[in-house]
Amino acid sequence: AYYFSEPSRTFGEYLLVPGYSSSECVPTAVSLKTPLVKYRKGEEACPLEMNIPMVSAIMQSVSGEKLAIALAKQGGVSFIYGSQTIEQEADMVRRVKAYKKGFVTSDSNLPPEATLGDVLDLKTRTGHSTVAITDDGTAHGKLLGIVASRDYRLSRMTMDLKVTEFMTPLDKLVTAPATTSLHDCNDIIWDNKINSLPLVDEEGHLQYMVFRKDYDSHKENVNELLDENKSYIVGAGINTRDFAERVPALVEAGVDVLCIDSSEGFSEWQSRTIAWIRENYGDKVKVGAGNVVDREGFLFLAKAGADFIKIGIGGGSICITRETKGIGRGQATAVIEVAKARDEYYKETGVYIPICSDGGIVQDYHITLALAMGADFVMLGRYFARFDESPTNKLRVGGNYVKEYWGEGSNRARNWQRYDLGGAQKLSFEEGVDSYVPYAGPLADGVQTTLYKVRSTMCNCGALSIPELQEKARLTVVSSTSIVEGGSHDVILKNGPQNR
Ligand code: MZP
Repeated sequence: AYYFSEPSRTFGEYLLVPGYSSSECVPTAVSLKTPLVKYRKGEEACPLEMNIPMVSAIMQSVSGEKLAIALAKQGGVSFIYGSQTIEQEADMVRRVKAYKKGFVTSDSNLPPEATLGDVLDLKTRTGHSTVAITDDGTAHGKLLGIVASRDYRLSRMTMDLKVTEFMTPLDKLVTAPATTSLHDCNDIIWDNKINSLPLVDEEGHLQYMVFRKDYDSHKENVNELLDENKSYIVGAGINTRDFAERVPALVEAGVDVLCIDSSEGFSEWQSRTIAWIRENYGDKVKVGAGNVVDREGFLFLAKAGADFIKIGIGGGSICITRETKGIGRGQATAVIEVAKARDEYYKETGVYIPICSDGGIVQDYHITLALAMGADFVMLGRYFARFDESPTNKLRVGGNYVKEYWGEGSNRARNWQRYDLGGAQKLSFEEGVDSYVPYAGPLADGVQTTLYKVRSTMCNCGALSIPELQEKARLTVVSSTSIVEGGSHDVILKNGPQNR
């Protein structure tokens, strides 16, 4: 037998040591953009990117269509679970793709579920009705167009007042392309008819829209935006058994990216699945593979043609694989080793294959650690299962609200294809549990708080982007005594530990 010289470690055993932060290094300036699929050195942009480094787990109790839309609105991607019939999964994908991106204006009464086809009268603080349409449905997205109610007229006086307030001089008004960012504060000519100016606050949040006096919008203009492809990005899980039927159905439904869902991906079954996709679709259909925990596993899937590679065996919160089968590896060690292999592979071949740390994220800071160790994004199950939008029941247990969360290897999910090694077509023994997780409210609030923490920590390390974090991060293993020191200690807590 071969013995690894070092013990395998997990996130809770590491801390980031702060580096120098300049005054420009503020959380709102941090970009969390990250590649989802592989690209070649020198290519202008990665074919598929995310605005935040978070994807949701390929699980019945996590990634349904509602969660997929809510997460896409925040800039992440869900992988719709594959442990359902091909038709059901394709229908979920179809419904996410049919959902059109929303309008947004930060001081309006915009209902969160508004879609692009709606023409709504929105009362802004100025008393006028305006809507900004952004590419991700949030005030941080790129401005695509502006819609105002028919009777909208803004007096010159009001315009001057607002312009003074936000220090945006009118003589700066210029024509901006459709991709102008809200931060740019430019005039927009949309459809050659509309001149308008978004006014943003210091953090880039949209505050007011200013329109020319002769502005008049028409319902037709709104509908014109619907020709364009403004649907959300969505992924879907596939298995190594029925891919010849499942993949075409998902592609036809409009899926953007696939992922082979397997508890252990260093196998001939995965290379066969990828080969079939390449034979039938070339590079057009993007497919991630995994899970692996070492260099050899990564190189095998990289050579097999995977578009991204997932890391993690046995670290999931509902997973009992290590207990039942005795296989796995500490998640931090696995990420560090695979990231090193990814970087070497990039140097040798010029192909950058994003890697995803899957499972075992318990604290928000574990996300920052995973990114610092080299992950391009993380996949989370327990984290997302807690939100309103996950597909499971919300219950009251022992006076607290909880949501149900079960593993794909539990008897409840019976996802035998995820564990299949060519044996009997059934789940022979359980590798996952059925559980509750504390209810955590709407996804948008939770994700924004988590990412604020990630951005703050990145600033502590002097990093404004994920690649910069990976370059600058300094990590230390901590002793069990210093882990105790890291929590509140030697005090009598007034309100219990919930405010951490
Ligand atoms: P976590 O975010 O809840 O810690 O882990 C989620 C991950 O656990 C999933 O993305 C998947 O890789 C893995 N998983 C899902 N079901 C099981 C199981 O039943 C499992 N054992 O390990």
